Amino acid sequence: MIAYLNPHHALHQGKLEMFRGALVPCFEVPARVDYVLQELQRRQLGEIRSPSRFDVPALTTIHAPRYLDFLAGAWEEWVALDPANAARDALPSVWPARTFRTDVLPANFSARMGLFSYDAGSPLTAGTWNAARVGADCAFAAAEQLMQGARSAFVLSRPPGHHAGADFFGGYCFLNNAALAAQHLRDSGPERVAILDIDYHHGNGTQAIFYERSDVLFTSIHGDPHTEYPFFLGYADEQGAGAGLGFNHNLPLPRGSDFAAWREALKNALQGIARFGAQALVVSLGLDTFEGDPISGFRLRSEDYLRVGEDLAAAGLPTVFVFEGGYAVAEIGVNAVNVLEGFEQQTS
Ligand code: SP5
Ligand code: ZN
Repeated sequence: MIAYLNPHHALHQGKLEMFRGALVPCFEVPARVDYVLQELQRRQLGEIRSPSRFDVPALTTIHAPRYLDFLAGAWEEWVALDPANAARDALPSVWPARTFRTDVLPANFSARMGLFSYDAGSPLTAGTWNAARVGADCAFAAAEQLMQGARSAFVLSRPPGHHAGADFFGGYCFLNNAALAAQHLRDSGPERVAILDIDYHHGNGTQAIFYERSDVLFTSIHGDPHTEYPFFLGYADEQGAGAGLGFNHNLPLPRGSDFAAWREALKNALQGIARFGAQALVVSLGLDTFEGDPISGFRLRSEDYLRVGEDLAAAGLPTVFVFEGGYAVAEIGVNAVNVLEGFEQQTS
């Protein structure tokens, strides 16, 4: 399996995130990708490539131009406010809740930070835009790889993507790599693409992007949002709207769920994907379902990820894997590559 590694991922390096009234060190760190890369190389799973630059329509189909413009210039604006800002990351602290206007673009930078985000846990740093934009290239390259007949490809990039919506960042995510891969597939080949999100956290951004579409099925297995981030989306009764009604499938599980319960949900998810008649699959591959994850609550073990890969391969679809969350940094390489190896062994 070819892996598209984002050579600039470490340009995005948040220092602190807001948690319970304090700024705490970021969980989403560059070492996460380094461990996965090391394990890929150790097990010789396949070629590791850098993506070329893609200027494809999918970027502005998925993300609002005014949001992309904001992200591209945000760091310069932040430093222009005060040169001392160069030493600290930008975090939002004011948001338009219900009854506020979101059609007006305020001149004030802090106001636009809030307009284009939904939490205070996702620092925007000097290299965020470059890292995220090259991450999008990795997603496009992986999609192209499938179009050229590959059975699978892996997007090894950070920051992650599945919490990012058409015009907002949050949950450590800025550009929605899984959505970009799915859209680029749609633009060049398969008429029906499924996204399966197996990160611990509901992929609210991806769901929202495709909620009214019937050509991209979104299915997610995640911690019950009654108690788990992102709280305000991811419930089982969200089934899509308009033309998209019936094309959104949420499978929330209680915090503390083990692999047996999780695998049942996976079976259910894959049955839905088969019924949909998907011609390609994009997997939002979060590894924060691991028992040792510091911010999550499922109990998957390292060996379980081999089974996950096998189950995914049994769906028989060309598959793009997109790296998302997972914060047990020392174990994340083994866990991620177990999924990919399980997939390849089942396939071959
Ligand atoms: C991509 C992804 O997995 N994003 C997850 C974003 C979660 N943000 C909220 C983090 C809450 C941190 N809780 C710390 C608990 C420490 N005991
Ligand atoms: Zn997550």
